Amino acid sequence: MTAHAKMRSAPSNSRPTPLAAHWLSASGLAVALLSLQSLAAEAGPCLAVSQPLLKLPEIASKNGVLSGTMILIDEQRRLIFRSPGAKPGQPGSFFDCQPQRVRAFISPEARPKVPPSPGGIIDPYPGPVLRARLGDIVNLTFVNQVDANRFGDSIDQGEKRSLKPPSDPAAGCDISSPGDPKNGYPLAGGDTWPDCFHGSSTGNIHFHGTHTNPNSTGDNVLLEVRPSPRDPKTRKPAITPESANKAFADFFKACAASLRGDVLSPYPRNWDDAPLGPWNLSSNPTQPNPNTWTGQQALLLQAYDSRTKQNLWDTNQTQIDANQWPQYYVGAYPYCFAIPEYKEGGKLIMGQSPGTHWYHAHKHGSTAINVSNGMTGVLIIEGAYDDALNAFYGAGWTQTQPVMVINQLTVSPNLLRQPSPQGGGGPGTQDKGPDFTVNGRSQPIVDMAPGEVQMWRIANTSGRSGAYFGNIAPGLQWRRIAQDGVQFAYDNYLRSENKAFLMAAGNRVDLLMKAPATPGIYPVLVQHEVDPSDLAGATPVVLLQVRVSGAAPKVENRTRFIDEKNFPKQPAFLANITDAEVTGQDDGNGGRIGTIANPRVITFASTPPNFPNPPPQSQNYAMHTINGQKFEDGKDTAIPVQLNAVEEWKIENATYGTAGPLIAHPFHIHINPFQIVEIFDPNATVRVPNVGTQPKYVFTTTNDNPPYAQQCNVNVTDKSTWRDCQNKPSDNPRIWWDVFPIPAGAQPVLNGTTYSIPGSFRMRSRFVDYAGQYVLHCHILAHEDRGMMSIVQVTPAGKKANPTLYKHH
Ligand SMILES: [Cu+2]
Repeated sequence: MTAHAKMRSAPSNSRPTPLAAHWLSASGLAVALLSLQSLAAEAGPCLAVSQPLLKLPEIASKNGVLSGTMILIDEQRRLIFRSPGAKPGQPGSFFDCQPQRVRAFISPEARPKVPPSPGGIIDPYPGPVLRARLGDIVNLTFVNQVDANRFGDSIDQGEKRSLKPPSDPAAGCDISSPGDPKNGYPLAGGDTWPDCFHGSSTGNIHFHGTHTNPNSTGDNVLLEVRPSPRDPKTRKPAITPESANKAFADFFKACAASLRGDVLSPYPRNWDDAPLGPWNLSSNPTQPNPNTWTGQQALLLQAYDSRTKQNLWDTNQTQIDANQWPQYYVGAYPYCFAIPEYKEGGKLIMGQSPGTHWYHAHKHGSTAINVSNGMTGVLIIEGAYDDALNAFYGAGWTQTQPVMVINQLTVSPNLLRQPSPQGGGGPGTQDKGPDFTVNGRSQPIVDMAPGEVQMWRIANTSGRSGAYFGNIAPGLQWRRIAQDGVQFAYDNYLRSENKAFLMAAGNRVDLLMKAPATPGIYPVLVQHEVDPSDLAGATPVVLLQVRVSGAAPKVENRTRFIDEKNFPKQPAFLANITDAEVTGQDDGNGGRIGTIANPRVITFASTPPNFPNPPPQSQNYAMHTINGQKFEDGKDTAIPVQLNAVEEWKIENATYGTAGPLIAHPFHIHINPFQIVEIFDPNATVRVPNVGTQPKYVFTTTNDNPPYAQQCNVNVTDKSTWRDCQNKPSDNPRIWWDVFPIPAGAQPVLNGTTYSIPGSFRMRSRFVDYAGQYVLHCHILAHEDRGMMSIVQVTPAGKKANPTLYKHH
């Protein structure tokens, strides 16, 4: 095998020539790429870096409905691999390309189509851009046509679980070393069912950033859709986009009508609701009705169970009996929900924020592999925000601006690679994952006119690494205009000029980027970051390249950052969450539900192998927990919240750098964004004038004053001092987030005693408009898959919470 990452010649014209990425040296012998699924495939040349940024296929809403088909397929795409053990941007490393079978979202309706590369090769690209507007209804047909058999022994073991003895801790888990199980995943890593990688051919879609119905056909990530059955002879899937769209047509009409009548309509509530139901026969209620879609699903699930010795139907039956929406499906699923527009005096307390949101695969056990295969895409929700920008920059301007999907594409998460002698992860375990691609391309080119301002809608859809935009590029100027799909107040926009920022896994940024006046190539550099401590050793890598050429824009405003007068106004529901709001509302029973004085504490923790965890979960291997629990059957204790409560939470990170790496787990919660009111990073440093860099927190056993005014004293025996003493209350508008990294903890040793001081932030959120069961989790998706996820259960006042009946498969 030889490496073929040679640079091709740059586009031949008089324009400036893209960078030669000299650190991607093509010299040297290729090392065996042990992590690859298939060594039989021939290594091939990579698509040259410096391709134009790929224009993504798009589905746009029409007449208030975002309608389309999302097919989950598997196909060979040419992925880029860095040599095992090499770090992002490491000098002397090189990459190679090889066709790999990946799972991907495609849509037959999306335009323009992605042209194949020379030789008919498919290079990777994300799912279609979904473009909707506030007030629209989403009607998406999801069809799962993955061929589970294509993923062999190593990737999708779920259906084979019953073939193994129940005592086998690996039963049902993905296997990286079938011939020698003791030396591969999951045994060497110590993972056990169900908190291991598994079930990668099961699909669903999470609409990340949406404020909508988390139940039934809404943003429901507890759904699991198995692939369509296939004809035994032709291998053709029985459930097709055509058959699914036909089956859902009446339902989509009924659902849209229901949501137009009541934006908070819970329809469909259960499998009895027509036209999808009723699922059973009135003459014989235990028998599925073969003439309804839910009845057909019951029959498909029963057939599936008898073939695979699974108990999916039993779980559905239990959930149906409890009057809940069941979780398992076969072949297809109809997503229908509102993108709720806030109206003064209307029913909604909050409404959706217009901005750059995204969607991705979210099946517990396979989120990491599916997202890293490329099952991600952008969901743009337009509103008055876009109207204001277009009034300044020109009609339709926002719809012409670049959409950038960052991902770390791979077919094998860390732990599925060859094991290290110590057990657990394979080569490259601590390298923060594969190099970033943008729209499936390495270091693509964005063309800009001299002095032009563009709006870049960037989503970091990586399942692992943050992209730290530090010193982006000399000559370029930028301002952030929205974070996580929520527009900035003017002050924050102004303050962000040319300032460094981190896009953790899951974050989005709308960036106004201004090109220099001088033609040339300006690389945009980022560093891979899972924890701020990584930055010291993280070589900046080229994320993309700005090519400035041609004439300056004719529209003069297109060379300017939008000014205060024209800046999009934030809707009222984005005002700061005040102390008064979290001080406490009446709980209806003579008590208060306020949390300001007593924030709810949610603790994330990664513990290395041999770390004694709180009983009863003593483990001899690494594990990832929330409040000491993994997300698994019988342990999925829901976090209860009353509907429309406004709460303050303290999100802690009890992960320490003592035996493993420091990890700032990116906290993500569905359905409602939040505001940060304090960050406590016990590993932080401060600049002290005339002294230099000092630790911000001085650990003592007393309540002394620290040596310098910039520092805080932390009494390791007094939890009330475990905070940022410099944090001043402020009325400045705060930024809204839906993913925020929790600072890792510190373990100072004082007088021979080790103290564990978790990092933390305090956040406030309005749990408004939508009740139901949804999740919070770490957005390092391998952590989520292995247990770092929890159910949040929002229940209206005076109502009893539904039991959590979620099962793992
Ligand atoms: Cu994590």
